[in-house]
Amino acid sequence: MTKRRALITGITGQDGSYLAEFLLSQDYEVIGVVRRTSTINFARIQHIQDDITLVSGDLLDQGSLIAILSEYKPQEVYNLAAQSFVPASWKQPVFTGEVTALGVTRVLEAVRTVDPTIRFYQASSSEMFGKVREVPQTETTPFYPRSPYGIAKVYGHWITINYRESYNLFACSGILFNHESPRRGLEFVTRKVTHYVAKIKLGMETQLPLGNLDSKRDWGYAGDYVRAMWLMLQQDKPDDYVVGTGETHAVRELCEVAFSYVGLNWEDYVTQDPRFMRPAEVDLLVSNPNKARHVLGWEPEVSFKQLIEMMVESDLEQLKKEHNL
Ligand code: NAP
Ligand code: F7E
Repeated sequence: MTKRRALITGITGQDGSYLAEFLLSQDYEVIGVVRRTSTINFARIQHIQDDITLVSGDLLDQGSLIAILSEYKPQEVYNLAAQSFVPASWKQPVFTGEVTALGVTRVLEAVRTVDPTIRFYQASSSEMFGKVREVPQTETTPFYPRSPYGIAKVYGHWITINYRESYNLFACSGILFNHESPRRGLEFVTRKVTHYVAKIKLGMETQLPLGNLDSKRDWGYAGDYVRAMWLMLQQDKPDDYVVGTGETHAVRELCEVAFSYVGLNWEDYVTQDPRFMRPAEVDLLVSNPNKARHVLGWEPEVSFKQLIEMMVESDLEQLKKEHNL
């Protein structure tokens, strides 16, 4: 039997690397779209590079997307590519809109023109709920985004639904709450904290400067969340799903768990630095993942504490290796 073929945009990112691993374990042929960079940034996919096919393309370049779909003919497309860092979206709002919003239309247009039977997944975000209208947030909670990133994601979400309704595409949108891992970028708060904790423990840093300690997030493990993406595309009907743990924790709790894992008191090291405050904050996010649980049979397997401890452990190991400790 011929293998199923899936294409991932954003394969070099956190989620792309876990999704590629997961699809390989399901016996898929995996094609990854990578944009041209002057320095190779394949660190997250190095270990599976021989098992996947990497092709050159960009969400800013419509022609490249059409050419890739025409040549590789995937049955499933996972659109994970985005400018995904919220603070950067205030510095580069137009660029963020081009990639994170219009980029979705470019991929959908390529699907529609090359092969409308392709099943499409869009990486939507809990940032769309922003100044939340309801607690917890479900698939029907109204959106109130608070950043150019959140606004771009609202566009991506609705264009996905519109292509489903206009052209009968099998297009799904996963509204994923924050998910983290040892492969998370160093600029996001969980990884920033676990990386600094490891450095402080090893005597390489003395302080951790942070922004808002009061904001609350529904943090889960990225490895669990990529399963939900795949499950959405295996259903009889395309639909949208909220994916999260249903629990919420403040940034200060994250600090408490991470520092206490290495026997330190977070209050001795964390400082508040206005440079990391945002022009408009999302104060509280917490999911109601009942639909994903009942329809997809999806459950998260890693708890908040396990996640943070796994990340501290991984940062300690990595730093020891790098510094021959
Ligand atoms: P990430 O680590 O920042 O990865 C983003 C990926 O997009 C990278 O592979 C990046 O490539 C690629 N990319 C950026 N601009 C591109 C362009 N113009 N053309 C082609 N590729 C481009 O993000 P992530 O955490 O894995 O998240 C995956 C997706 O889920 C994103 O859409 C994000 O917005 C969304 N999301 C994430 C979370 C979360 O908590 N992680 C929650 C909800 C939604 P380079 O390596 O070349 O930069
Ligand atoms: O911030 C606060 C910050 O940057 C979380 C992206 O994957 O998830 C992510 O967006 C919270 C915010 O993630 C620092 O103000 C305090 O309240 O880790 P973050 P995010 O903005 O929630 C959503 C679902 C996505 O879709 C996005 O792509 O932590 N915070 N001090 C800080 N945040 C950072 N980055 N750095 C600090 O020093």
